[in-house]
Amino acid sequence: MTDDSGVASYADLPLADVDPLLSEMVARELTRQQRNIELIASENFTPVAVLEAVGSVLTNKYAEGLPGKRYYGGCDVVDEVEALAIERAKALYGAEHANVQPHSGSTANQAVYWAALEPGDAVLSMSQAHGGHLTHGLNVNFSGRGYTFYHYGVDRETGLIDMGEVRSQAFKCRPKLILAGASSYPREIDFASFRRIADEVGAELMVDMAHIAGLVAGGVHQSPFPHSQWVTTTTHKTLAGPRGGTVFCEAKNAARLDKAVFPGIQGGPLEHVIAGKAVCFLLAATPEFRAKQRRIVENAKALADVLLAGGLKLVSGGTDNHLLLVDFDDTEMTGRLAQELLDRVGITANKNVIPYDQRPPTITSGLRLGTPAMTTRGFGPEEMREVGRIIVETLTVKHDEAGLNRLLRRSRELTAAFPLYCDLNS
Ligand code: DSN
Repeated sequence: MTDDSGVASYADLPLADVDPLLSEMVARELTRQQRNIELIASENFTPVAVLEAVGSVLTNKYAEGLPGKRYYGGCDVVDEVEALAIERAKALYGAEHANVQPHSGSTANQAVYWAALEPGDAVLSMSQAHGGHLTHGLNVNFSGRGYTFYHYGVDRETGLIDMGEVRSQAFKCRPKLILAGASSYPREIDFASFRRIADEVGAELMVDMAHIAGLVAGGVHQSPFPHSQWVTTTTHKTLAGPRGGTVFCEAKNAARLDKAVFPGIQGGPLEHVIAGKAVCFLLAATPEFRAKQRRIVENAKALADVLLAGGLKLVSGGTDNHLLLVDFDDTEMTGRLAQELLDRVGITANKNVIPYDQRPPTITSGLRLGTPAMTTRGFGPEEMREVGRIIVETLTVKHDEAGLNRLLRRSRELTAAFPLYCDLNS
């Protein structure tokens, strides 16, 4: 791979020629995604158009700063790219200001803490043990180490966020910021009530809508925008865009937020990913996307019905959104074993703590299931009901190899009927 001068001449060669080992790994991951039923609630299949934007030459450009105010030359094109992403993001949600540079949901949250708080300030958020995210104040995370987090949870009987508890906690800890949003909460979150409580105690409201950003854009979940001063999201979950984050705020906080992102917590933005976000925001404004969000919720309800009919218990008894949480408390099944058995039959999901879980996080009494990815792939309620039956039977046959093989064949039949990324097979 060198010319006569000894200078590397691999610039124009494809991955398979430059690095066959890595290329083969990517091919295997493509096959895994094509063959398996993907039920991880936070995952999705991003369109080829987004893959193309993220794999573009925009990756080569340094662009610290904001469109029109950069620390590098040659930013004319990426200025246009980023400005387009910002305008589309704002229009999608009716937001006053957007910063599309956060590399992830974690940095999006960090940016808001940096903009809205001083180190040590009090924040009230959902406990991770009840469905919150690690960046919502877990003690081993930067959030829990840098700020003073207090938590609310869900009611033991109903599995629902207890707004009375949120209010009494807010009066007790007098937070500067109240955070609503979760990673494993199967019900609609009442942002209007959160805002009323925040106003009562003189706090600002932040919503981390990472999981439900697509549902909000599609009009099938209450929007946090009229209610919260700060909204963070990832772009790769229900939004089905590239892996990354975005933050929204009121116009009066725009400068504070932008400074928190850069130079506060990040350096150069990933303009190729921002280009992918621009495509994602464009697609999320279409009627097709809205229909898909409705279908995600229908599919989750169809799956819940079959699991309940099959004798499984669900946290809160069902779902309003894209995910459900199977509850194995007081049974011999664990989240870990369920995840392993489902892997065996070609279904990918994740073990997950449930509220008041008595098992450790490495084992758990819960299994989180989500419908965004398979809805993107084309599954409707009929297919989700068959997925539900396969799950129930898998958890029943457990280690019976012949039974698991039969179930694997059924799950492969389902995915074969809904091809994915056909043009990516080389
Ligand atoms: N890890 C994500 C999830 O699975 O919900 C949240 O960041």
